[in-house]
Parts: sequence; C-alpha cells; structure tokens
Amino acid sequence: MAERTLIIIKPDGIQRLLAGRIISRLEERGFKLVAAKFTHISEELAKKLYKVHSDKPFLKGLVKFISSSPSLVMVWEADGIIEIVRKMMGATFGCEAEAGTIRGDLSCGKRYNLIHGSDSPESARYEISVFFGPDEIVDYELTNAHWIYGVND
Ligand code: IDP
Ligand code: MG
Repeated sequence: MAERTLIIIKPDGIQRLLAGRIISRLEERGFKLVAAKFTHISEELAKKLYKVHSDKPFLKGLVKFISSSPSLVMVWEADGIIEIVRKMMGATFGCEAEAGTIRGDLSCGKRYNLIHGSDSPESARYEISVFFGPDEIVDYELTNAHWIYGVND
C-alpha cells in the first residue's frame, strides 16, 4: 500500500473558500483521496492532534484557531506523499513560504496558514487515528494509477 498522510484544510481555508483550490492541487499532483470528514474540530481533538506541541507557547492560540470554525479533514495516499505534501505546503508561516507553495501562494500571516500535513510516517499514523477508524478509510484502485507512476518492466 502506498503511503498515507493526514491533510487538514484549516478553518481559514474553509472560510476563505479556498478548499476547492487546495484539493485541486492535491488531485493534480496525482494523489488519491481515501477519506474525508467535514467537521468542527473540538478543543479536545485539537489538543490531541497537536500533542507534540503541548509544551509550546503557541499551543493555546493554535487550539483556539483550529476549533474556531469547521475544517476539512482528509487522508490522501501516494508513494512518498508525506514529503511531497510538506514541500507543496511550504514553510509554516505564509509570510515565509516560497511562492509556488500552497501557503506561499495563498497566505501571508503567521498563524493562519490554511493547511496541515503530517510530517513523518509516525505522525501520519497517529494523526489519522485521531480522526478516522480503519473502516472509514476507503480502499480502492485509482484507474489511471499507471499513468501517474509509470510501469516498470
Ligand atoms: P507545520 O504546520 O508547518 O507542521 P508546526 O511547527 O507543526 O508547523 O506548527 C503547527 C501549527 O501551529 C502551524 O501550522 C501554525 O498554524 C501554528 N504555529 C506554529 N508555530 C507558531 C508560532 O510561533 N506562533 C503561532 N502559531 C504557530
Ligand atoms: Mg507540524
């Protein structure tokens, strides 16, 4: 099975009506959507998602932001997807993210940065389990997969 990552279009992405644009970029890259949930993330789940940041000074504001309005929480799948998405997202703050990245093209602030993407296979496994049970992830063939990856012979 190809690698999976948790991608969240954060409250600013939904409110700024950028969800479609962001999803298009993921689809255009050839990734496969395997789960999605449009949900208002509770403070409790936000704290669970950002467990690694529990001792950071920005945690309180981050939890408030993530639980302030609905988000689109998704699992996407592709070979090497975790690293590719991190590159596509750009640096954490929009004001520092390179042009051509999602954050660099569509945001310019220091907290509201549109998108979350897991940063390692371990984080991805943990973060996916925060939002989805195994039976909520849809296993199917992308019929054009060989046009994305090529055929090795
Ligand atoms: P990442 O989203 O690029 O992986 P992380 O360091 O994991 O960045 O931080 C998680 C989220 O916390 C960021 O996406 C951003 O929304 C917020 N954040 C990170 N650092 C700060 C900060 O110094 N001030 C305010 N918010 C921050
Ligand atoms: Mg992170």
